Amino acid sequence: MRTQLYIDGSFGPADNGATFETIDPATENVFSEVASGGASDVDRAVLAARRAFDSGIWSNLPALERASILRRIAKGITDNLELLSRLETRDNGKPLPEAQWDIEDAAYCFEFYAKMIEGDAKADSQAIDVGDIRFDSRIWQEPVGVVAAITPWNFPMLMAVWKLAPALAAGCTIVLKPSELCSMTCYELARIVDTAGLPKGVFNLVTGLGPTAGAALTAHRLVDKIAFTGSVATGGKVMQAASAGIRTVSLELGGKSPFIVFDDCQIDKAVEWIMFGIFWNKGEVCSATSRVLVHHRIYQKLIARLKKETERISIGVGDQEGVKLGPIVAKVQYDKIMGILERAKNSGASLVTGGGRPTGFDSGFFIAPSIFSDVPRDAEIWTEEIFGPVVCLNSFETEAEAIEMANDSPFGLAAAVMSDDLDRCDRVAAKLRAGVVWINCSQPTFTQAPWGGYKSSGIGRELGRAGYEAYLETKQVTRFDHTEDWGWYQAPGPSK
Ligand code: TXE
Repeated sequence: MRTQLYIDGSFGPADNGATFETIDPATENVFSEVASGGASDVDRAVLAARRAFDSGIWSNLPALERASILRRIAKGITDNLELLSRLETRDNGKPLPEAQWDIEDAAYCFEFYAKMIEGDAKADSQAIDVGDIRFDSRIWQEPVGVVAAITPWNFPMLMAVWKLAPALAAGCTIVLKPSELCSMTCYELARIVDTAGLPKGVFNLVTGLGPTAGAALTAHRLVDKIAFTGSVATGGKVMQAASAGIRTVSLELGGKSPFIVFDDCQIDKAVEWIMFGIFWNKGEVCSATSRVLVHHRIYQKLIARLKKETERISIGVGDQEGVKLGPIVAKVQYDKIMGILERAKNSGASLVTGGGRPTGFDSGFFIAPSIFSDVPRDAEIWTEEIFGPVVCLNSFETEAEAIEMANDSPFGLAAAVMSDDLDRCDRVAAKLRAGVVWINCSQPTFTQAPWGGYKSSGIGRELGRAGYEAYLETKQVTRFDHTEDWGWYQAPGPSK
């Protein structure tokens, strides 16, 4: 398959004709040839987005009309569910049912924000009491402008849509740069958007490499806001680029999410949520349940149960029936995880199961689901995001100790607590420094609910109303009743 850029309502190659190949992670064969946008393509795309925004062709469209186009995009996604899911599985390696969830969620996300602006269309601007009746002061909310969206490879289409749907709903125009590892579904999304009636220039796609296309996009002075999901290291660069010109950023970065298991919970349920939390999407999840803290009374029992169930996980090519764990997205990520696993074996931690390639797989970037217990708290596997199917366990004795261990991380995206004592769950949830806390579950994510992290896990929130407001500027408009006197000019001054 070959892809093109989508700029100002037209598909075409990169200015210099450059392309790069992507690899099917299950077979290691070349899967697609992707247009590799450079600085001049980014410039064309940003200028198109700028023109479209400044013309008001999209932002001034009545909200109900914007909503109907968003709904058409949602329908286009749903109509192509099978194609998009299979592409996502092929590109990223994830099991097909998980790809289907992503694509369904993406369609729903457009529906959700369409509904939000249909509701808001009836709302007037908001009046504020400024304590002086001569003034009529109001808040108007306006789209932030041209948005640069830079997205990762773990949920290639969904992470793009988490930005596009609310930004379009708000009236912004966009340049999207998906991850070079998985660009295919974003390309298909451009084809869907192209037929949905969005005015040209409102949505632009520049596929390309991070250090070239991504860096050119974040450096472009006509971009008003950068919405980024990816690594902490690149997030820092994005923030630095945005500081020139003082532009707004929202960052959704990594995590090392703790899962606290108290001894009054049902172990089987805890095991199921831990497994889902770390092996779903191959552990390539920013909120993955990667650090499990277990009360010492049930620690050994839980490890034994977790080992048994983990060894039953069906590993394979994502579109094979019943597969629960596909290959790692790409060689670069596979090599990173294999390096971490090798160092982990000498870190003092105990390897419970996995720890390398699963037997029977000669090709493809497959890694066995892996468990380490008694992990030293300064070990790389305990402190660093792995972004793979690797879970670390430790035990604790008291609630206070569990909370201290959970919060002892530079990250703060998500956390989970399991206990049949709901008062305890709430007490612990209140003390966890994380943007999302799950009680008696792990990972369920709702379009309606805000998503984002504390500490190094990011800035701002996606999804829910917060995810929409992230694409709005707040303007104060204050009108003076000019039949009244202000009195400053006429005020009697000191006599000469
Ligand atoms: O991320 P990058 P990578 C974490 C995860 C993973 C690690 C590395 O731990 O192992 O990051 O993954 C674009 N200017 N997460 O290298 O580099 C890049 O092209 C502007 C967590 O893939 O952050 C891609 O589109 N953009 C995460 C996007 O940034 C640049 C999801 C993300 O890539 C750029 C992914 C630059 N200089 C990885 N350099 C999560 N929070 O879910 C790269 N990019």
